[in-house]
Amino acid sequence: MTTDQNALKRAVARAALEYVEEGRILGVGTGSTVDCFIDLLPEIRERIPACVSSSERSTKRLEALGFKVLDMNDVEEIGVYVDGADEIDPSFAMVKGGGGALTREKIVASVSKTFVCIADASKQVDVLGRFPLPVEVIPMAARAVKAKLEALGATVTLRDFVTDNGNAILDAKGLAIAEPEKLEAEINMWPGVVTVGLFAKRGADVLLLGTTEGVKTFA
Ligand code: ABF
Repeated sequence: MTTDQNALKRAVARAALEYVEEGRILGVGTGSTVDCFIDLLPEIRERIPACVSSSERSTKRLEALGFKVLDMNDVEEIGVYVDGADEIDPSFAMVKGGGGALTREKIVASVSKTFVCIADASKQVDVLGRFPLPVEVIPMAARAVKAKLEALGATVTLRDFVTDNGNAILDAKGLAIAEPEKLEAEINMWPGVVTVGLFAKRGADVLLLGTTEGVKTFA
């Protein structure tokens, strides 16, 4: 990650502070851009009664800064969910999961009113798929799901990683995902798939994009 990219991440993280709603539970994603966002939250601490987190990584960071992190089952509703992405297309569909937190990210996003995506310009693509598509699977199903992804034309690797949920992740390289919602629905149906890293059915509502000309807001 170049210093410039770091600066872009910090800029979009700061821009996201404006979307945090006074007195509402804040949904927090995962990744290096979200880390920048978390590190800025003490500046608006009084606005945030508690958070719901999408990973052990984010939970640790939030608690180290003194924020209360609640179990999602104890929360009525979440106002704003702030999270990064590996790729985002013009329809605000995303590839996510490079950080391995795709399942809990998708769960928290699914109950949040507004999904604010914070990303540097390198994440913006016309067609999803340049970034290897992560698929979280029950470990026993890795081989079977790998074969199905290969049948779609992907080159698939098993990530040397265990998710917060104790599962495995396959990374499928070489897919050109022109119809993300369709592919998301198809892969979701495969036995053993826990989550596919396509956020298309429920994409972002707002995109804060870090560019060399400053932060651009798309909604
Ligand atoms: C997270 O944001 C993951 O889904 C995705 O991999 C990550 C992008 O991370 P970074 O901000 O470090 O580029 O939500």
